[in-house]
Amino acid sequence: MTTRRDFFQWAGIAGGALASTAVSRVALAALPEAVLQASPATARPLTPATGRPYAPVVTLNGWSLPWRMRDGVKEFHLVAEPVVREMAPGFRAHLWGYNGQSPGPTIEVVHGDRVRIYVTNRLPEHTSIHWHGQRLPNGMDGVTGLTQPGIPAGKTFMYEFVARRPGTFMYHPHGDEMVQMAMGMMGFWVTHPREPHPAIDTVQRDFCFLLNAFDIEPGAATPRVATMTDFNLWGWNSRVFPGIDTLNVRLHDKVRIRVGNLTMTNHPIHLHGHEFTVTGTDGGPVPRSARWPEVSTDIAVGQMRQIEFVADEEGDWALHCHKSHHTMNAMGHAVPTLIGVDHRGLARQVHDLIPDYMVMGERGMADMTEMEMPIPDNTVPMMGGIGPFGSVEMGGMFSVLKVRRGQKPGDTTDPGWFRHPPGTVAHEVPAPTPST
Ligand SMILES: [Cu+2]
Repeated sequence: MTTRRDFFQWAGIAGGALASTAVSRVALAALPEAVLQASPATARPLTPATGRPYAPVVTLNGWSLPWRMRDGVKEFHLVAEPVVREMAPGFRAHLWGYNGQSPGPTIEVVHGDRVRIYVTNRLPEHTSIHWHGQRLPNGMDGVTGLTQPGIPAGKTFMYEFVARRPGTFMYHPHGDEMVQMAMGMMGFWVTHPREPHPAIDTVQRDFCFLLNAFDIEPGAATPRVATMTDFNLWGWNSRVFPGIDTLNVRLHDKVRIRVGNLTMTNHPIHLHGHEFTVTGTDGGPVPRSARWPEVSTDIAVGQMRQIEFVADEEGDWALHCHKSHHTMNAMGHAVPTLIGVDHRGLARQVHDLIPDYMVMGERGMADMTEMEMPIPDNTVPMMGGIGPFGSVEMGGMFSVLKVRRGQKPGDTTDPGWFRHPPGTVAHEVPAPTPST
């Protein structure tokens, strides 16, 4: 817990980075309350009670950080700290994050807002926060050693800048980055337009999430932090399917989905049933003349993409990373290909030695979804998630866009599975088995 005394101490030591009048004025005020979140559920959008009005975003399995207005400045308080994150029902990971969760809360401001962010460090080592994509004074850029000293354990630093352009941004540490991002430290930032903007449409639904990856051994709870390529949990906002909430919209809603990538590889995000355009990046709104229709968009490491479409097809539409290994959970990559191998004789022999031995994979790997395989405690199934027609055979970076005629405006709750009109579901037809 950072005390008022600690804060004064810091202000005295590092005050040179800021105008001294600003420091003394701020130091006299108590820090804004550090709001914590215990639940991994998707919070209701945070409608602004103070400051300029805006249409809030929905952070998938996350929340937006409340602020206080002080002398016209929007003040937030982030706390970097170890957290326990439920990544899927039955699976809790020991991560690092902000204000009780990984990722940290979404920060929502309005173009032109002066923003002051207090960052208290409750980690066992120093940290800093880089405000990815922002135009700001160099000394507020958050790069440890380059633009500021690291925030020591137990100390609070203050960042202050004006949100100079509207768009989709993120924040993450820029100190011991490899470890701190592998442990889950990251958060979303949205700067809403102050007035109608020629390249920013009004939307009825606005979702956001960060792509992230962890290497957590089945049965363990803490990520291995030195992993570079062999991750086994591919997540959205530190959740893996079936732990990722669905995106619930009303038929004919204009929908925006904002995605940022803080993993070590690219992710082609694919939407079923609709075409979208990329309307913005962390570089800002994309001019209308530069947009084209897509159904997948590749999001490279360190990039953000904001896509938009009209949800004009009712149903349950898959939204997922198109790299098939990223829609699996907790899988080692040393799995031999056994398709077409008849190893029943071998299995019998092994079974004599190891009674629990199971043969897997000779007909593909779909069996593994439903098999009653013994898995260690605190492990998410390899391919989890049951849909209305059985196993969805996906995990990791997968969710569902639910488009419903009956969804109320603004209602973000899950309407349940789609009821398909009679005769509109693929089905078996009587046909002779073709001879080979
Ligand atoms: Cu991917």
